[in-house]
Amino acid sequence: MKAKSLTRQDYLDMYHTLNLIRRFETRVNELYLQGKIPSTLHLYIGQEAIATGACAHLKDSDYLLSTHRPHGHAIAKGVSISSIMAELFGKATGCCKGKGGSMHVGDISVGMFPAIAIVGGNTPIAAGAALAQKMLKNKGITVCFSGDGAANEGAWHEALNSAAIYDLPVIFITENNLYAASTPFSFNFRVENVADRACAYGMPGVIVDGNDVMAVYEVVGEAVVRARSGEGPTLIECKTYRQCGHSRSDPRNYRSREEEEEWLKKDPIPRYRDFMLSMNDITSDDLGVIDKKIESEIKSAIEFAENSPEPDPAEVYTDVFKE
Ligand SMILES: Cc1ncc(C[n+]2csc(CCOP(=O)(O)OP(=O)(O)O)c2C)c(N)n1
Ligand SMILES: [Mg+2]
Repeated sequence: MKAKSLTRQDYLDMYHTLNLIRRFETRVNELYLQGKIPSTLHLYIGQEAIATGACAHLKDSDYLLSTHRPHGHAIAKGVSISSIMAELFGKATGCCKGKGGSMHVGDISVGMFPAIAIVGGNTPIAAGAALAQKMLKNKGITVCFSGDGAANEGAWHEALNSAAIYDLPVIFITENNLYAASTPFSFNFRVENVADRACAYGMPGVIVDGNDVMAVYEVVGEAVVRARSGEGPTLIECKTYRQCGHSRSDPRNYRSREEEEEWLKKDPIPRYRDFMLSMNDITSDDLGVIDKKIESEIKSAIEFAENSPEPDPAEVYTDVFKE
């Protein structure tokens, strides 16, 4: 089995996803500052190429497990942006009926489990989901995104080992953005790469430029083929950088402005745009049409969220406890 080759429309679809995530996050940041979004936010700005390149391989029947930084994963997996926006506003029409907020967005109808904000807590659940897919023999696969910090949680190690010994159809994607909140990667690790740990579990460990959509697309494609054909899990480490603070209350005093500027030069958005324009049959007019569509999608998502009702207090325990 080989990874599928891409059509012109596939490239354009990835441009749409990549830029939809960026615009969504930028607008959400502004709405937060206007006091329209309660709680906090962990924005995905800078890391969009990872969700875009990885999720381009997934079907609705495949599963995705996410983290406290889930908006980009949800958008790339096909969760409606209106329902994500309404969730951030705490409205009844949100994808978790307004009870989850930013850190729990998801929609199982498109294969996205509600995101799990306990660092590393999603990895054993991903292994369990993949075990179910294997037992059901439905050819489904699970992709589990987590940060570099998660790779030092006990649950992460147990999950990777379990996935390896049972040859589970799961792909663990570490988004190494160099910091776990304010703690630098170099402080937290005595190995150079998270992927170096893959050999301890007997699975392939792959390192990729996480700011390059096509590079991510390619390595995830190989892992998808491996998972779907029953050969077991892969650990992929995407080297990246979050362009904003960890959450909305982060003065970023643990890293330098020079370092931030260096990483801005590797911003995935202009890189993919330049790549698209280097293709013979794609013009800036084609991309402009998509940019316009994104603006109107975001506008209607905000209108939907603003005009949606607050949750009914009588519903406070609905879907919270299993009867
Ligand atoms: C088990 C646990 N410990 C601590 C926290 C608080 N916390 C939330 S995000 C975070 C940092 C996570 O870093 P990383 O895994 O690298 O993800 P990133 O924020 O960089 O995307 C911490 C410590 C938590 N949510 N769960
Ligand atoms: Mg991190």
